[in-house]
Amino acid sequence: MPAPSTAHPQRNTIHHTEPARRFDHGYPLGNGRLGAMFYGQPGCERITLNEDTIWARQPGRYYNPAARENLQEMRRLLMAGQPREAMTLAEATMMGTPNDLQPYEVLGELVMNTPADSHAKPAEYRRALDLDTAIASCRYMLHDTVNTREVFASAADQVVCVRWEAERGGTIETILYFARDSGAAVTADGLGRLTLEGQAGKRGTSFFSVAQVIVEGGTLSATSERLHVRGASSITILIAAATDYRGDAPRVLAESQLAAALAKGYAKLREDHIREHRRLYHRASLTLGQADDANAAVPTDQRLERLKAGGDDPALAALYFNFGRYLLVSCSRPGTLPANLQGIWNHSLTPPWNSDFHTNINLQMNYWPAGVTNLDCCHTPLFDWMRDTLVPSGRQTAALHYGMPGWVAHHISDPWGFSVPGNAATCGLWPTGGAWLCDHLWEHYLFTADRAFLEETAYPIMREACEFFLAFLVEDEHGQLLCGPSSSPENRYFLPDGSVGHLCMGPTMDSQILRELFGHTTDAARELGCDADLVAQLLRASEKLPPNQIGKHGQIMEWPQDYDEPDPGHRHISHLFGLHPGTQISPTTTPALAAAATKTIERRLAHGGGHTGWSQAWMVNFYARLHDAEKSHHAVHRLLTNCTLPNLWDTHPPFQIDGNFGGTAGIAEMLIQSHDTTAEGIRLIALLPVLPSAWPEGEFRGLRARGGVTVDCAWSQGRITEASLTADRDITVHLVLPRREPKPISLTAGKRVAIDLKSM
Ligand code: FUC
Repeated sequence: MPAPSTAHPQRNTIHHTEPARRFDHGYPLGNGRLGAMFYGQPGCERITLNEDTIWARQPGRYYNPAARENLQEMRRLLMAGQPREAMTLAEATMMGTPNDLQPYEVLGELVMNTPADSHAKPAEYRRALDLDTAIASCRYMLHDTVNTREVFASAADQVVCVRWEAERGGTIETILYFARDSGAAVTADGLGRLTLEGQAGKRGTSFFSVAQVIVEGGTLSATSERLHVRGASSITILIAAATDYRGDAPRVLAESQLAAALAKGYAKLREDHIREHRRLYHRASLTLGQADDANAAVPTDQRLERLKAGGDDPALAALYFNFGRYLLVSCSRPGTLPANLQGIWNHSLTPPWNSDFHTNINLQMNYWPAGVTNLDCCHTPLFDWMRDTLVPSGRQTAALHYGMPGWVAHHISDPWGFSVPGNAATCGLWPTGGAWLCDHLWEHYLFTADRAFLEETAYPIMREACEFFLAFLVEDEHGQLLCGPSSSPENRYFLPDGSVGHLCMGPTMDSQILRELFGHTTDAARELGCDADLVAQLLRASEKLPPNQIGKHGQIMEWPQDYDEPDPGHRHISHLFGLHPGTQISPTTTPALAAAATKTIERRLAHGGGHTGWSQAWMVNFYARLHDAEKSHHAVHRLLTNCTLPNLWDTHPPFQIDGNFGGTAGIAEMLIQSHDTTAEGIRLIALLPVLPSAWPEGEFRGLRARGGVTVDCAWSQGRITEASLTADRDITVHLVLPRREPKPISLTAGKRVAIDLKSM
C-alpha cells in the first residue's frame, strides 16, 4: 500500500493511537455527495455510509390558508404588547401544514466482522486522517500480521473505496455485509457483490447501493446477505450509491458508476482521487508556529488535552483551520446538496434536529469560510439549491401563506425547499431566513467578481426577496418599517408585567438583515444598470428600517424595546448580525455601536453564553471584527478546548458541523479582512488585522480577499516578512498593514505583486 503523504504533517494529519469507538470520534471522508466514516476497529470494522440526498419526506400542502387571514390581527396584537395572545393565534393559524420536516437518513453500514479478532488486542496501533490526500487509514499488528486499511471517497469516480491488506504473509478472514436498522433490503452473491436497497421514511427518496468485494489470494463464499472471505492477502471494496432525488434510476446509476470504477482499478482510482482532492485542498494553506512543530507527533486527542491543561499549540489551530477546509471540500462540491447540520455525515435514522438545513445561523455558518479560503466552487451547492428548490417553494409560501409577491423562507428547510414557518412558532415564525441566505449570493459575487453569476443567479433571487419584504414590512406610528410577526431567533424577553414573549415586531436582527439585503440589491442593480425604480424604493425603505439602538446595559438592543431577557447568556447573538457577517457595526466607522457590541458579547459570556460550538465560533468572528486579537484568540482556544471532539469535529453538543466552519472562517478573519471599503468604494484589504501574541510565526497562502484578490503572507516575531497579491482582474485596492495607514495598490489581472514592505 503506498505510504500516505508525510508532507507538512503538522498541518495535515489528525491521528490517534486507539480505534474510534463512537461515530463522532471517527474520521469523515466525502466527495460532497457520498460520505464515509472510518473507525479503524480491528475486530469489527463498520464503515458508516451516507449519500446526501437520502431524506425522508412528508407530502402536504405546506402553506396555511389561515395565515394570510390572521396576519393583520397578529400584528395588531404584537403592536399592542400582547405577545402571549399573538402566540396562541400563531400556533393556531400561522404555522405550516405540516409544520415539521423529515430527517436526513444514513445510507447504511458496510460491516467487516472478524469475530475471532474482536477481543484480541492489537499492537502498534495507529490510525490517521491525512487531510492532504483525503485518505483515512489504520495500521496494527495482530497475530504476527501487520494489517493496514485505508478508505477514501472519490470525487473523480463517485465511489467509496476500501482496502485492507495483511502484510508479511498474513491472511485475512472476515464476514462482510451491508446493514441498516430499517427501511432497506440487503443481498450478497457469490461474485462478491453486496447490495442495499430501500427508501428513506415512507415517502422519501429511494436509494440503491452496490459494493464489489475483490479478494486477492483467498476464497469467497456467500449466503443470501453475507460474504465470507478466508485466507486473503488483501480485500478491496468499491461502493457506489445513488437515489432518485434528481429523477435518476438509482440502480442503473449506481451500477454504471461501479462498473466504471472497476474498469479503472484501485491504483488509478486512488491516484485520481488524490489529484482531484488536492486541486481544491491546495488552493490555500496555513501554518502557525514553527514549521518543525514537535506537537505534530502527539496524537490529536492528546494535543487537545494538553491545550486544556494550559499547553501552547498554535499549530493545532492551523490544523483545525485546514480540517475546516478539508470538511468543506468533502461535503459540498458542485452538483451536490448544501452541507446540512452534520455536513453529510450521519449514522442515524433520527439525527438531532433532523440534520436539516437550519437557516437562522447554521446553514449560513457552514459557508462562511468558502470565499476567504478560496473554495468558491464549494459554495455553489447552496446557490443551486436556493435557485432550484428554495426560491420556487418560497414563492408559493409568499403567495399562498402571506398573500405577497416575491419569495420567503423561514428557519428550517430540506432538499425540497421547505419554506413555511416550521416547528413551533417560538422559533419557526421568523421570515428572514431566506433574506439572510441572499447575503451569500452577494458575498460570492464579491469574492469572485463573477458578473454572469450576479446577473443570472444572484440578482434575480435578491430582487424577488426584496419584493416580498417591500410588501411585507409594515409602518408603525413612528413611520418605521417593521418586519413581523417575527422573533429574535429562539430568544425570549420579559414584558413589564414579568410575563415572557417570543414573538415581536421588528427584531433588531431582521432590520439588520434587511438593511444588508436592500443595500446589496441596490449595489447589484446599479452594477447591472437596471431597475432604477426598485432601487429608489429600496433606498426609501432602508431609511425607514429601525436603527441599531443602544440599551440600558450599554448593549445593542435585541428588540425595539429595551427588554430584559430570561436567558441573558442565550446561544444566539442575533442582534450582532450587523457586526458579523453583516457590515453595519465597525470599530472604525461606528465606534459607539462597536463598543455596545463588545458589551453585548461580554454580557452574553458573563451569563454562560458561547456554550454551543457554533455560538463559540461566532465569538471568534465577532472579536476579529472588533479588532480584539487576544479575545479572538481566547475564543479559538475555548472552541478547541470546550467544543471540539477528539477527531476535531465541532460539538454543540452533539456533533454539529457549523462550528468547524465558523471557527475556520474566524481564524481567517483574524489573518485577513476585506469587508470594508473606503467612502469612495475602494476595497480595503487588511493583512494580519487581528494577530494574537500566541501566533508570532506563521504563513498563509491562497487566502482570498473580496474584489477577487488572492493573498499570500508570511510573518515572524509578529511582523510581516513577505506579502503578495494577485488579482483576477485589474483593480485598485487599499492595502492595510498592521499599524500603518492604508495605501493604494493597483493590481493587473493575473500578475502577482510582491509588496515592498519598506515602502509601506
Ligand atoms: C438552532 C440552534 C440550536 C441548534 C439548532 C440546530 O436552532 O438554536 O442550538 O444549533 O439550530
